[in-house]
Amino acid sequence: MSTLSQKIEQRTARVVVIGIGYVGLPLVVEFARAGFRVTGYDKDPTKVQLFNQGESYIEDIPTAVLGPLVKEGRADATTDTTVLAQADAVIVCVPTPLNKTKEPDISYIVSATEEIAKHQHKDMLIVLESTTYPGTTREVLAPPLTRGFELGKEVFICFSPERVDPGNKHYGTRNTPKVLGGSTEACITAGKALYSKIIDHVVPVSSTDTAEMVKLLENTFRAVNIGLVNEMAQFSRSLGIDPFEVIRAAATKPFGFMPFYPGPGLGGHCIPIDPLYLSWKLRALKVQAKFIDLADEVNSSMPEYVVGRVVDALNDQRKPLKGSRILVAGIAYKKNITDVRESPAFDIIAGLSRRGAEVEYTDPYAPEVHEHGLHLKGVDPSGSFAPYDAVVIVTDHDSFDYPRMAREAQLIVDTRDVMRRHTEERRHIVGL
Ligand code: SAJ
Repeated sequence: MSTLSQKIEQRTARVVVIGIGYVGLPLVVEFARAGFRVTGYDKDPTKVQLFNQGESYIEDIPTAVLGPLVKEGRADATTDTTVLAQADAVIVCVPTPLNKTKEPDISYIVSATEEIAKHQHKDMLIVLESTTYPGTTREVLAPPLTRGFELGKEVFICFSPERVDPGNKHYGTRNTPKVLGGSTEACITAGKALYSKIIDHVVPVSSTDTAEMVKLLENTFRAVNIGLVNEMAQFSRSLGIDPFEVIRAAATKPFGFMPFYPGPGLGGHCIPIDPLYLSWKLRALKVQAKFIDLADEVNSSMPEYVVGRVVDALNDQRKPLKGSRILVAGIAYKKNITDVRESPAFDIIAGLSRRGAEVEYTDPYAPEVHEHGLHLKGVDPSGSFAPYDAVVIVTDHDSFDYPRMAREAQLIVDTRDVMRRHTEERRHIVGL
């Protein structure tokens, strides 16, 4: 057994996680709990400081869990990359956003790789977890790390997609199956030896490219199906059919169907972005991913579609949008979370404002936002809905007082089909 395998089995291997955000922090906690000495590296000094004070900054990791691990010296954090020189295993959990032209930005992966290469020594396992296009591990990560070290003998390289679902109370790190691809058989053996110490079910696949593709299929599946029902919502209106009622009825089929629901657009840092990593790679190979591009086109059109619904609803009350007071209820990208990244609410607010409406928002999870160069302050969620010509429900947080909204609002545009569960009243409520 190689030195690395021995260290993993004896749990004396030093683990370094690069990027201690919503993916990296749970990994640090699980490896520390499994008896490894773990260090989280991050460029963000605030995260590092909070971590070393034992204070969690991620909703799914209680401070009561992180604190003792830090206090007992089993986990720490640093902004100093020289810690990589002591690492036996390095897990890369850095962001993979899109740039301004909606193309993959893998600069964080490149800089993490450079830092690892600077401090590389014999017998290191490096695993990339960041969502990226097929070929990244093989083309971007491996070459700098195999110049002075023989792949599969002196350096072990894997890809393992993250499957963190923030807020999910049922599935966490240990009980969510983990797909793992290795650059060689020995790499996958090393990767499996490590991950099996913190995860019940490791799913080996034949290559890192395959593992990268698995993740993209998972999230493309969602984006395409959401695009399907969003398009259905747009044409159901002209058929005089309620798309939500159709989907609820179809969802009674106990096999061969999985419900997705129309909404105001696609938010978050996964679903709107991951499929575009795949379509970008395919374009480079002169192949067009028709479903992905069409889903992106439909999903991206939803905010403007919602603006159109508001215009029509006000028009039916003989009110122009221009000069109307509009309240957008919810700015987070989905209910009961604080995350506003890529939220369609921003496009809806911009679309309404562009047409001369006076727009405010309210969101108990995001009372103030700084996004896209905007600094918006929400109004108090307990305030009256009566002064507004229309209330647009963009995020259906459970904490909104829907019965009071139904009583007070002059008009409600419900993009999440939530009012149905709180009032029989339909006079002043319109859907998608
Ligand atoms: N959305 C719809 N209709 C739907 C489902 C979602 O419009 O039927 C919208 C949401 O409002 C949101 C966006 O799509 O704006 C994304 O929602 P999501 O439910 O996919 O949640 P995310 O973005 O948090 O996706 C994550 C993903 N997890 C990982 O990548 C590890 C995704 O693979 C999970 O399936 C998803 O969480 C989940 O199931 O919660």
